[in-house]
Amino acid sequence: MSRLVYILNGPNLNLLGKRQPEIYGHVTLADVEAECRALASELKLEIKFYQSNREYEVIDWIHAAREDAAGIVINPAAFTHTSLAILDALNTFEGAVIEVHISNVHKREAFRHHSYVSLRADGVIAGCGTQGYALGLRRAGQIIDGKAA
Ligand code: CA2
Repeated sequence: MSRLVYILNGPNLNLLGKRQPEIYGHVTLADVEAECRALASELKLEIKFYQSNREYEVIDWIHAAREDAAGIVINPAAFTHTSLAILDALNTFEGAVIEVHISNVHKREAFRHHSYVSLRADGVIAGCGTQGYALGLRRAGQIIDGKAA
Protein backbone atom coordinates (compact mmCIF):
# COMPACT_ATOMS: atom_id res chain seq x y z
CA MET A 1 0.00 0.00 0.00
CA SER A 2 1.39 3.41 -1.02
CA ARG A 3 2.35 5.94 1.66
CA LEU A 4 3.13 8.61 -0.92
CA VAL A 5 1.45 12.03 -0.65
CA TYR A 6 1.69 14.67 -3.37
CA ILE A 7 1.83 18.24 -2.04
CA LEU A 8 0.74 20.50 -4.89
CA ASN A 9 0.93 24.27 -5.09
CA GLY A 10 -0.70 26.53 -7.66
CA PRO A 11 0.20 29.86 -9.22
CA ASN A 12 2.27 32.55 -7.54
CA LEU A 13 3.05 30.42 -4.48
CA ASN A 14 6.70 30.46 -5.65
CA LEU A 15 6.63 34.05 -4.29
CA LEU A 16 5.70 32.92 -0.79
CA GLY A 17 7.76 34.76 1.82
CA LYS A 18 8.99 37.21 -0.79
CA ARG A 19 5.90 39.40 -1.43
CA GLN A 20 2.75 40.42 0.53
CA PRO A 21 4.02 39.16 3.93
CA GLU A 22 1.05 40.92 5.60
CA ILE A 23 -1.22 38.28 3.99
CA TYR A 24 1.03 35.24 3.46
CA GLY A 25 3.79 35.66 6.08
CA HIS A 26 7.58 35.42 5.80
CA VAL A 27 8.00 31.67 5.39
CA THR A 28 9.12 30.61 1.89
CA LEU A 29 7.83 27.64 -0.09
CA ALA A 30 11.26 26.01 0.36
CA ASP A 31 10.77 26.35 4.15
CA VAL A 32 7.31 24.74 3.82
CA GLU A 33 8.79 21.87 1.82
CA ALA A 34 11.51 21.32 4.44
CA GLU A 35 8.89 21.29 7.22
CA CYS A 36 6.73 18.81 5.28
CA ARG A 37 9.74 16.54 4.60
CA ALA A 38 10.61 16.45 8.31
CA LEU A 39 7.00 15.65 9.26
CA ALA A 40 6.69 13.03 6.51
CA SER A 41 9.73 11.24 7.86
CA GLU A 42 8.21 11.28 11.38
CA LEU A 43 4.91 9.89 10.03
CA LYS A 44 6.67 7.37 7.77
CA LEU A 45 5.12 8.97 4.70
CA GLU A 46 6.84 9.82 1.42
CA ILE A 47 6.14 13.13 -0.27
CA LYS A 48 6.48 14.69 -3.69
CA PHE A 49 6.36 18.48 -3.42
CA TYR A 50 5.58 20.59 -6.51
CA GLN A 51 4.60 24.14 -7.49
CA SER A 52 3.51 25.42 -10.88
CA ASN A 53 2.04 28.54 -12.42
CA ARG A 54 0.51 26.36 -15.19
CA GLU A 55 -2.89 24.72 -14.71
CA TYR A 56 -2.05 21.75 -16.97
CA GLU A 57 1.00 20.86 -14.84
CA VAL A 58 -1.14 20.67 -11.70
CA ILE A 59 -3.58 18.44 -13.61
CA ASP A 60 -0.72 16.23 -14.87
CA TRP A 61 0.58 15.79 -11.29
CA ILE A 62 -2.92 14.77 -10.13
CA HIS A 63 -2.96 12.20 -12.96
CA ALA A 64 0.48 10.95 -11.87
CA ALA A 65 -0.81 10.68 -8.28
CA ARG A 66 -3.52 8.31 -9.54
CA GLU A 67 -0.74 5.86 -10.37
CA ASP A 68 1.36 5.92 -7.21
CA ALA A 69 -0.09 8.05 -4.38
CA ALA A 70 -2.40 7.51 -1.42
CA GLY A 71 -3.06 11.21 -0.81
CA ILE A 72 -2.90 14.74 -2.19
CA VAL A 73 -2.48 17.93 -0.15
CA ILE A 74 -3.23 20.81 -2.49
CA ASN A 75 -3.11 24.58 -2.29
CA PRO A 76 -4.53 25.34 -5.74
CA ALA A 77 -4.08 29.12 -5.12
CA ALA A 78 -6.23 31.14 -7.56
CA PHE A 79 -7.17 27.93 -9.47
CA THR A 80 -9.26 27.10 -6.37
CA HIS A 81 -11.84 29.63 -7.49
CA THR A 82 -11.74 29.03 -11.25
CA SER A 83 -10.70 25.51 -12.18
CA LEU A 84 -13.34 22.99 -13.05
CA ALA A 85 -10.49 21.09 -14.78
CA ILE A 86 -8.62 20.61 -11.48
CA LEU A 87 -11.86 19.50 -9.80
CA ASP A 88 -12.45 16.98 -12.62
CA ALA A 89 -8.90 15.65 -12.23
CA LEU A 90 -9.27 15.34 -8.43
CA ASN A 91 -12.55 13.50 -8.92
CA THR A 92 -10.59 10.74 -10.72
CA PHE A 93 -8.22 10.32 -7.74
CA GLU A 94 -9.30 7.72 -5.20
CA GLY A 95 -7.11 8.63 -2.20
CA ALA A 96 -7.32 11.33 0.47
CA VAL A 97 -7.52 14.96 -0.71
CA ILE A 98 -6.85 17.83 1.68
CA GLU A 99 -7.25 21.43 0.46
CA VAL A 100 -5.02 24.02 2.14
CA HIS A 101 -5.15 27.81 2.08
CA ILE A 102 -2.60 29.87 3.94
CA SER A 103 -4.96 32.81 4.38
CA ASN A 104 -8.53 32.66 5.66
CA VAL A 105 -10.22 32.94 2.29
CA HIS A 106 -13.60 33.45 4.02
CA LYS A 107 -12.37 36.70 5.60
CA ARG A 108 -11.30 38.02 2.20
CA GLU A 109 -13.03 39.10 -1.03
CA ALA A 110 -16.30 37.33 -1.95
CA PHE A 111 -14.70 35.79 -5.08
CA ARG A 112 -12.40 33.76 -2.78
CA HIS A 113 -15.33 32.24 -0.85
CA HIS A 114 -16.18 29.67 -3.51
CA SER A 115 -13.89 26.70 -4.13
CA TYR A 116 -14.34 24.12 -6.88
CA VAL A 117 -11.76 21.94 -5.10
CA SER A 118 -13.84 21.82 -1.90
CA LEU A 119 -16.46 19.82 -3.83
CA ARG A 120 -13.93 16.93 -3.77
CA ALA A 121 -11.74 17.63 -0.73
CA ASP A 122 -12.01 15.33 2.29
CA GLY A 123 -10.80 18.22 4.46
CA VAL A 124 -10.20 21.94 4.08
CA ILE A 125 -7.75 24.05 6.10
CA ALA A 126 -7.74 27.84 5.78
CA GLY A 127 -6.26 30.69 7.77
CA CYS A 128 -3.67 28.70 9.71
CA GLY A 129 -0.78 30.25 7.80
CA THR A 130 1.85 27.95 6.32
CA GLN A 131 1.26 25.61 9.28
CA GLY A 132 -1.79 24.47 7.30
CA TYR A 133 0.46 22.29 5.13
CA ALA A 134 1.70 20.26 8.10
CA LEU A 135 -1.85 20.01 9.45
CA GLY A 136 -3.02 18.84 6.03
CA LEU A 137 -0.24 16.27 5.74
CA ARG A 138 -1.00 14.94 9.24
CA ARG A 139 -4.68 14.58 8.34
CA ALA A 140 -3.87 12.87 5.02
CA GLY A 141 -1.66 10.44 6.99
CA GLN A 142 -4.48 9.68 9.42
CA ILE A 143 -6.88 8.96 6.55
CA ILE A 144 -4.25 6.73 4.87
CA ASP A 145 -3.76 4.87 8.17
CA GLY A 146 -7.52 4.47 8.59
CA LYS A 147 -7.31 6.49 11.84
CA ALA A 148 -9.28 9.60 10.83
CA ALA A 149 -12.10 10.23 13.27
O1 CA2 B 1 -4.50 31.60 1.03
C1 CA2 B 1 -4.10 30.86 0.13
O2 CA2 B 1 -3.28 29.97 0.31
C2 CA2 B 1 -4.57 31.10 -1.30
O3 CA2 B 1 -4.74 29.82 -1.92
C3 CA2 B 1 -3.45 31.88 -1.98
C4 CA2 B 1 -3.80 32.31 -3.41
C5 CA2 B 1 -5.14 33.02 -3.44
O4 CA2 B 1 -5.50 33.29 -4.79
C6 CA2 B 1 -6.23 32.18 -2.81
O5 CA2 B 1 -7.45 32.91 -2.85
C7 CA2 B 1 -5.88 31.86 -1.37
C8 CA2 B 1 -2.74 33.28 -3.92
C9 CA2 B 1 -1.38 32.70 -3.94
C10 CA2 B 1 -0.44 33.81 -4.19
O6 CA2 B 1 0.70 33.58 -3.41
C11 CA2 B 1 1.51 34.63 -3.14
C12 CA2 B 1 2.39 34.44 -2.11
C13 CA2 B 1 3.22 35.46 -1.75
C14 CA2 B 1 3.21 36.64 -2.45
C15 CA2 B 1 2.33 36.80 -3.50
C16 CA2 B 1 1.49 35.79 -3.86
